[in-house]
Amino acid sequence: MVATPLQTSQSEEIFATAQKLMPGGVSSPVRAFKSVGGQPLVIDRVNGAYIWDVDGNQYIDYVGTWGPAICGHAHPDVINGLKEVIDKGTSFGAPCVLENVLAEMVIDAVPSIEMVRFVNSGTEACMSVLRLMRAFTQRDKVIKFQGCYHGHGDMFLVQAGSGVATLGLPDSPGVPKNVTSNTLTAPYNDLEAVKALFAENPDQIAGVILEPVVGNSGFIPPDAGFLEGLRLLTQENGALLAFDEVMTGFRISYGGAQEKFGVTPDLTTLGKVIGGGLPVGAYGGRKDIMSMVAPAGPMYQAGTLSGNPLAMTAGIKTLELLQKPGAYEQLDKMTKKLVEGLVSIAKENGHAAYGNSISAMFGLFFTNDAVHDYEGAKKSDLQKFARYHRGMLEQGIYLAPSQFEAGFTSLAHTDEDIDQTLEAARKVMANL
Ligand code: KE4
Repeated sequence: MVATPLQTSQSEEIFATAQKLMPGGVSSPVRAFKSVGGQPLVIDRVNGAYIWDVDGNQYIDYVGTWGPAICGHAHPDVINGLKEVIDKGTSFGAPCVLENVLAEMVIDAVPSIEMVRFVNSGTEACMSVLRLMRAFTQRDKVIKFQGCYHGHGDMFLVQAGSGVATLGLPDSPGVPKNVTSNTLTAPYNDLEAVKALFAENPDQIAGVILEPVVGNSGFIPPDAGFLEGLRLLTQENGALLAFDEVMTGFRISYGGAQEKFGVTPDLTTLGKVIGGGLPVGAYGGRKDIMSMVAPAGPMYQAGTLSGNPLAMTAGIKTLELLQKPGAYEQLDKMTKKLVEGLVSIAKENGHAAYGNSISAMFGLFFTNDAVHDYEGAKKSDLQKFARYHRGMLEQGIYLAPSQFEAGFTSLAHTDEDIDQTLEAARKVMANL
């Protein structure tokens, strides 16, 4: 449990040094707690549904290292799997049978993927898939949606979500105008806006890329007909459809959001879960498109550590755990109990609240209106969210330090963890 107020002297000391060594003291901006205030915690270890900071405080964790820990942190199957292979070396830089194993699992699971390429991050996967869409169609423009985040590639840093939204970064400095001039944006869930972009840019749009369930504006699911409408619009206009399932892949269901919603894109990006916590990204899709990727075809993309045997092993073990019957039903039931509980506790305490979840992904906004797009997310009470985040932290509950992030549960979370979280919310919401 956590002492209130938090005793975090060790974290403060280490983080003060970190800020002298690394920009903002972190290796990724959202970890700096900028939008929720207060000091980030320096984490000492993780296991199952829990994390411990360097001061010995234990928390129930709903960040799950931003998605990979869907089976719980440091699952023994993953750790033991790594122990079995690590003596063979950490990287080969050459074909390895483990790549075949994970590739077959991904191809068997994800409806759109007939062939796959492994990379080292979701950013790399999204950058590569954009280059591939342009190579295949010989067109330059791409449509993305406000509030969706596809990694930090230059061409995507236009009205992005996640840390860009959290930090209120406009279009990030350092990104040349001629790079983002080919990136068109539309509000999420707005098919008419997409139709208009196709009409204004005939035969120029290579493709549409989106999070099929948005995690980077908080949690925003697709409205009925939205994904189907995009599928039709792209086909009618000779453009490709890419689902960025870096966050939703193997989380919304074993076959991702595309399996859940029954809409098959031409290309898909993956990351997070398929690396089981080690650095892995991937992109894949129709064989005729993927055959353009070097060395099979002319579109270049490469990576020193891609297909790394340790990362492949962690991914294989994680997907094996997710294949267990009932895994996704368990995740969906537990997460619904959490979100419905949080919303009713907020309302009992007089707060406007809107929550939603699918499988092991959820969001809570302090607003009365349902959130269908980034504008809606931004209208929620961000200051109240910051106070909620801090209050929950002091109650031993570790939530994503931004309204523009989704929450994640795992197979390791128990009913008692959910009850304890709701108990904490009762104390926090009463004094928010
Ligand atoms: P990475 O390069 O961070 O592995 O993946 C980029 C990415 C691409 N697409 C989607 C849908 C994503 O959610 C991400 C990364 N997600 C963020 C959290 N929302 C990672 C956390 C961070 O940036 O520190």
